[in-house]
Amino acid sequence: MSLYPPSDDFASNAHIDAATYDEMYRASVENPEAFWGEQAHRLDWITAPTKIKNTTFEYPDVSIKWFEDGELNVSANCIDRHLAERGTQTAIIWEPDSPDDEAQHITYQQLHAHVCKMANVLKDMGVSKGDRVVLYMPMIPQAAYAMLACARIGAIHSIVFAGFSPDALSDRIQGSQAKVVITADEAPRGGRNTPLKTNVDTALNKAGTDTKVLMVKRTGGDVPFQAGRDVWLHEAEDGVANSCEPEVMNAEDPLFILYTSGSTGMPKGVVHTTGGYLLYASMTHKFTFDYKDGEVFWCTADVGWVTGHSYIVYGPLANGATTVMFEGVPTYPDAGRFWAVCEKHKVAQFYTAPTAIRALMGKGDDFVKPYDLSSLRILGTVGEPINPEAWNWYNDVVGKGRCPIVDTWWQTETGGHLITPLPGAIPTKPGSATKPFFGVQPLVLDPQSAEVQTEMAAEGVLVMADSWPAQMRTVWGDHERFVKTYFSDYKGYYFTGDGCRRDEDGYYWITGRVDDVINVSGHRMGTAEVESALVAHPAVSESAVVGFPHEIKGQGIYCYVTLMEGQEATEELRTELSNHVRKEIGPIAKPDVIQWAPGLPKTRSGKIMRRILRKIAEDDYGSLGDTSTLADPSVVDDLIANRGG
Ligand code: 6R9
Repeated sequence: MSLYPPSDDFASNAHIDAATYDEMYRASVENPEAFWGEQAHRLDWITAPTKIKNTTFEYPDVSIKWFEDGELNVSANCIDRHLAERGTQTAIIWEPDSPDDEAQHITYQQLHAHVCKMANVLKDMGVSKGDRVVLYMPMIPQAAYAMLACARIGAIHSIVFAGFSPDALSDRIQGSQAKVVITADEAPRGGRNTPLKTNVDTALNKAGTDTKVLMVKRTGGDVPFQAGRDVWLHEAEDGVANSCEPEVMNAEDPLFILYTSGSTGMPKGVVHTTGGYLLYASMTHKFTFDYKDGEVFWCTADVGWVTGHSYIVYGPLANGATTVMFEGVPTYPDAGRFWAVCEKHKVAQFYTAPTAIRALMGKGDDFVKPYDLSSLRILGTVGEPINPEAWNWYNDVVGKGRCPIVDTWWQTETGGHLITPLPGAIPTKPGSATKPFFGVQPLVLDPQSAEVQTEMAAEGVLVMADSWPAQMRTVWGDHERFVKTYFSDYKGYYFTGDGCRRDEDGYYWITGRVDDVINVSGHRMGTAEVESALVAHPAVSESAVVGFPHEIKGQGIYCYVTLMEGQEATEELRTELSNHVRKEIGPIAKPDVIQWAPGLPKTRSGKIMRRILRKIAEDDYGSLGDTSTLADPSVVDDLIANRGG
């Protein structure tokens, strides 16, 4: 396996070289209190913390607190403290969906004014410290203003990805009892407009809450307006003060909720808090991307995902960086858009998902070649394992062999990178997320015996032995679910839900989820969510959903559906079910395959044997394993005979 070390020149100019990494890593795990107490000085505290770490993974008394007597405000850290030195520097470069529209450059001073105004508008709408605000927004600067405005007044934001359906939005509005939803008239993406405001109306009708709506005018399209409930931002901001005192927040006050899929039931509201999250987001942004003052950083994620929270908004802005916010998609108007934007804004760090890399690789090198990519220094990936073919293309065609690739492994729950190369310190291997970040203590356990694998080369499930500052603190409204999901299978550890292999050099290779979560284009999807959407349809009696390898998306969604007695299995019904799932959850959940299944393989106790369904979906019947414990082994032959629909 080839090893890709940084050049000597790169390493000697990097924030962290190999020796520094070793030294800091050792210090961080030998004495976390001293290490993190020292690192905390990176933030601007109103009251500096004296208690640094107070965490236990002991089941069932799990409790996680960092910097618990410290006080600070996130928006002051991301804006106000930079004003003296870099008030006129660009904080956000906004690149609109259409390349024919002009990009915007928003300075830190302007950011301050926008955020303060929106904060004052939210206050006028009755929002105060601790209240929840849902954001359902396009990728426009106002999304970042809204996040920071909430942080400024101590409100807790919960962003719902604008690609989610009104039903999913409604659940999340109810789940957090939001006072206000911030949205826009419409969201242009790839030349098409999503009717955000109309979706909000549908969601609110269903939620039955007395939530108010704050609307940004993005397209100027004709949208419904309900007087007394709805407010246009541009009207509300008229005459509002452009300063707003930041609220004093405890380090452990919640900053945001972000819903994410699990292996069972409804998505859970992951809760992140103020001090530890911000410190960790800013440190990982600086060191993983070797970010230097004045550079332009671009993370292509959407703010609806955790990657957008930590690496478009909070991490970069805490570091006084210039961060790019892109409204569009990689293939509009053509597959050269990413590289056109890199050239146009002289991007130094470019961070995207393997699924995008694979899709662009498939369009051919000619979409990359016309652009001057000499500003690029670092390339990053996130969301799923990257296959060596895509890694090599990224490295050779995009990076011209000069840019270290940082394959960052982390989760919504972890707040920031846990396993990632630091580009000046750690030689990379294509497909490996390499080594832990400071303070992170990964272990590999045997999945059955839960024994810690002490040999360097090992395979098993990935757990963390100790806490890091950006760890999620709880599930919103359901602490028991938090404890049960992450700390009950392997007692004393945080269980990631991922399997992994550690090689003889101590490098970690993530092999994917070991639970019933699938990874579709880098987005998490609980198979249980898709199943419950399917059985909610009157024609369906039972369903089982599994992932299968998909060339572009990484994993696709394969649904086995048993129909109600007397229901005819027609092509129309197949299309209807597919649209039904799309409507219930959102376009990203649209099934790739629906196979009619007169019977599902079950054990005598009635448990669906998903292992077998996965093998059939993977077209891999040679290794079906033992089917003798099935109640009716003949269903398997039927499923194989009718594979693929
Ligand atoms: C940040 C984010 C988390 C799950 C995670 C794992 C997969 C993320 C990865 C990766 C291999 C990487 N994952 N990064 N797998 N290599 N570099 O994606 O959060 O949406 O919560 O997903 O994604 O399976 O457990 P989230």
